[in-house]
Amino acid sequence: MDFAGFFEAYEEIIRKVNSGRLSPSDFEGTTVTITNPGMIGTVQSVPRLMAGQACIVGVGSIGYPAEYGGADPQTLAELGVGKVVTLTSTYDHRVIQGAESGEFLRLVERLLTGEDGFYEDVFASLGVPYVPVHWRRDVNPAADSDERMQKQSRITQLIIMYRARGHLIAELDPLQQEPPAMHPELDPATYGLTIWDLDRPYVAGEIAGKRGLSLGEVLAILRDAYCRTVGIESMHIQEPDQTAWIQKRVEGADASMPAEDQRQILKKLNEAEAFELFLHRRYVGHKRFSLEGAESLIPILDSVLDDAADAGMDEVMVGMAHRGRLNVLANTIGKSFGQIFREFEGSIDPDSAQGSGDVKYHVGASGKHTSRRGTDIVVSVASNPSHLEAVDPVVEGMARAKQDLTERGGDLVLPVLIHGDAAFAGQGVVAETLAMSQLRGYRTGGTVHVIVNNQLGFTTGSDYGRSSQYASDVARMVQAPIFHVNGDDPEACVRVARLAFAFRQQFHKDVVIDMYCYRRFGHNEGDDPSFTQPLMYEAIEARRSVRKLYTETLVNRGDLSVEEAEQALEQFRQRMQQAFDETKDAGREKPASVERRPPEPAAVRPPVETGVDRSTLDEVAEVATTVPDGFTVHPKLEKWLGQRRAALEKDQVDWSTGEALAFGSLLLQGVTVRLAGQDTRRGTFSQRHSVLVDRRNGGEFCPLAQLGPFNVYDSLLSEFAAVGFEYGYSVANPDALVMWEAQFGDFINGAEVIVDQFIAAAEDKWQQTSGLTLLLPHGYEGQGPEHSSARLERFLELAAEDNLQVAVPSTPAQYFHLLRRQALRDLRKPLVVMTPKSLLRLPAARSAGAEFTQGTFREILPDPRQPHPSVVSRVVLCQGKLYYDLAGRMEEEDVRGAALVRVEQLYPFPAEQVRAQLELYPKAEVWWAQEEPENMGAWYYMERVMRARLGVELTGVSREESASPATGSLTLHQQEQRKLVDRVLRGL
Ligand SMILES: Cc1ncc(C[n+]2csc(CCOP(=O)(O)OP(=O)(O)O)c2C)c(N)n1
Repeated sequence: MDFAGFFEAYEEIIRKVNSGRLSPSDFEGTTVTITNPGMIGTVQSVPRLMAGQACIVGVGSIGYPAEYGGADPQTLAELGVGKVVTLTSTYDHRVIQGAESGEFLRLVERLLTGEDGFYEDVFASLGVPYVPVHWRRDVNPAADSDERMQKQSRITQLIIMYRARGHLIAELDPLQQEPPAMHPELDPATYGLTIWDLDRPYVAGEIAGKRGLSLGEVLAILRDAYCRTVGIESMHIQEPDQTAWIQKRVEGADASMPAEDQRQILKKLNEAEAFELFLHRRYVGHKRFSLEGAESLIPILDSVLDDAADAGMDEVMVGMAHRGRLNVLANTIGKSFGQIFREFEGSIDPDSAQGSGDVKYHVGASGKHTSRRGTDIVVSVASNPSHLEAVDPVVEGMARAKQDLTERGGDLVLPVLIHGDAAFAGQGVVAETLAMSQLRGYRTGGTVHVIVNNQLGFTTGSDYGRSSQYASDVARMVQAPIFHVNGDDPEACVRVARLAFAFRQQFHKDVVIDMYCYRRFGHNEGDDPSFTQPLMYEAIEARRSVRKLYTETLVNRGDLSVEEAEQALEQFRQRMQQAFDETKDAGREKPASVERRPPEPAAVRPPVETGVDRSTLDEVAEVATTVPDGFTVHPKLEKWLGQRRAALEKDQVDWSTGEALAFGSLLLQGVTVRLAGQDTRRGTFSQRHSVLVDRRNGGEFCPLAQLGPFNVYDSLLSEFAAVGFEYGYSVANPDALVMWEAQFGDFINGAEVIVDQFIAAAEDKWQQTSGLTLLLPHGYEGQGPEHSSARLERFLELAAEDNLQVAVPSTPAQYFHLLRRQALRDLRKPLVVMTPKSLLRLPAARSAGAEFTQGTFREILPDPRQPHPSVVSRVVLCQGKLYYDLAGRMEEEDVRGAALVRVEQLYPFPAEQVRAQLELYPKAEVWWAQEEPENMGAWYYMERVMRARLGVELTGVSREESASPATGSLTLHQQEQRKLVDRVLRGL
């Protein structure tokens, strides 16, 4: 087909039809225009809007929905050159009737009814992506009323499908990698609807608050709402008010944006791009994980922060990974260029010269955002490790702690989590964090999630990276609405950001913005992405920045004058210049010396008096064992409460009573106590019963909560997110006693990322302190490989530079003092406690009332039998349950030659106290006894530390080395335990 001839003839026709109202000069710069007489308005506006670009508008679109090229200039402008949607194989009688005869009619006829593939050929020849929509010819236009009714219901179905699946044909990918395709459930033909139906009114219901709109108008509204540069998933939400809320705001919404908002978006894009270009030029090849290709993140954050500030919120708590982090710190938090620059130079900040530090794209910061209305809000970005998404639960914990602390109540701290698409889809902690979002112990009133969806994870594309359609699919499980948006349409991004924030405020739920974008460079700036994604990177290279595209769109739409565009460009240049100026001389400064002195061994700190008046203890015991009138306690627990009440009196305080006394006395001192874990309210071993349940009506009563803020929660069945959350909480509320309890200590391995990268290392890396306490049931009782060991060895391996406290208290009173010390000491250090299981009920492991009224936690406990040095040939250092096994057998068999010294705190190591004990028995050998296999427990640590700190060569007694922590056979366990005790008592 000779297209050139066709176009010429066609333009001629257009001019004729417009009767001279259209001057040929209006077409200047326009490569191609195909249109028809019904679109005079469009024809006039197209050249203005699309100057300099190829403009293709579908023929046969008279009165059709705007996306088919209806007379809607803005729509056409948005369509741009990228994509054209038109109709083929249609027969539009109105064109024929309304138009003139002759050449024009013949061409129109050919176009409209013409050969299938006509438009495909046209657009293919022009290299313009194109979506054909085929309409079925209506055989019987004079359908009877029955059929009309059926059609109404099919239209209703079509409407539902647009709401549910419209996002599938939305224009989300700025790179347009997949050829656009119509989805059958969105194709009117699937529902037997024809072109003849477009003008018929839809009478079955209301849409966009209007009744009786034609199908054409209905489709136009739905396509505008769901299929343009925003695709919305909300139909998985089972709450009708929430879906209706979204529909009300997007269907028939005016997408135009006030000029001042457009200027603000442009300003933020200027800042975002200028920052990256500055770093790119100044630091060629340096890793910065640039935001280029995803700059619309900055206007999104700007919008959310503005809205949060204007809503009177206290703070926005941001969690994010590497990508764009420096840009966010500079342009959202307001971190100075100078500071960022110094970090690039590798200089050490003299004010924070402690610790080993971290790479520049991990360190947190805090700043202030001032909204355009002039309201201030604090914004913090949490420090995070490389381990992607690990910071999510931490940020939630921080936000919750701050919410709990604010006297104004409500969820006035907004968590914002920024994710990569690959990480969001792949990391399980994302699901765990979402799963906790509505739970009473964890909820934060809704998090705004932004996925910076650059469609790659390092080198891995989505076909290898996920099984789900979208990176965001995991969020559907909590019925969060998901707004997919094309990052190259910054106005749409901001509209969506506003909607997301408003939804969170309204429904106090999580909400997701999935911003499709691209990554201009490799994973980092030194990486060549074309090895693995050559085609994608060809497209990226050809793509102009979102700032440039947006400026042009504004100019083309007439929203920005050429002078204003130049001013914006000038702003952009100034921003770059400012960055260069601020950092001009800094590069000449020599980086500070980075030599680190070897650390001193961590010392045991001076004791803290943690005893409590007897009257206070009695008060706590009374409150802890009293229920309100009319409350029916379970009969077994009634007995238990009675025993607990008498425990102090009888000097028979068991473990959980000792714990209750610690909690209660702290509450009376005004300390907030927070304890969370799996089945923690009752206690895995049915030992705690911190919340009683009315036998008759299921009502709950928490006795200790009568004394103060005692927040005890059964957690979701998670370790990673659950520990992360408590860690974050403890950072943000340093005055509270924050505890996480494992079901069995063994399961802490599920939270190893939080232990390694936050609990152990955060102070060293980021000077971020935490007083989190981990309660980890540990002990060899024959319960098998995963119910025996909290992996004490791992914590001891992590212990360095005074980063942790690791304790194995062996009596209720010791536990009491340890918890109180943790809450009352000025210092905040994580505390890892190996807690007991069988000792919870062991009569020998009870404490007398007087042990609670005085004293402090004792890092070591000497042998209470005080054996005479002359008979002691062996000092056996040991701990926890093994002590009771050894002491019991020594008692039974009247063994006197060994002194049992319990090491209750392993780190910081109480070297001087151990030395003092050993000095009591100068002639004795020094042994270490442990239940754990040789390659586990504290043995390697003790051997090293005793040699290094005290010059003592230890003899170790343990189970044989083993790949698995414990045997699964009770009989074998008992044999092993007996052998272990025999070896200690009788010599090896
Ligand atoms: C848990 C974890 N596994 C692997 C890595 C190594 N890694 C760093 S970035 C990255 C790709 C992340 O892709 P995406 O989440 O899409 O974010 P993007 O870098 O594209 O912004 C990988 C695999 C990591 N940091 N953390």
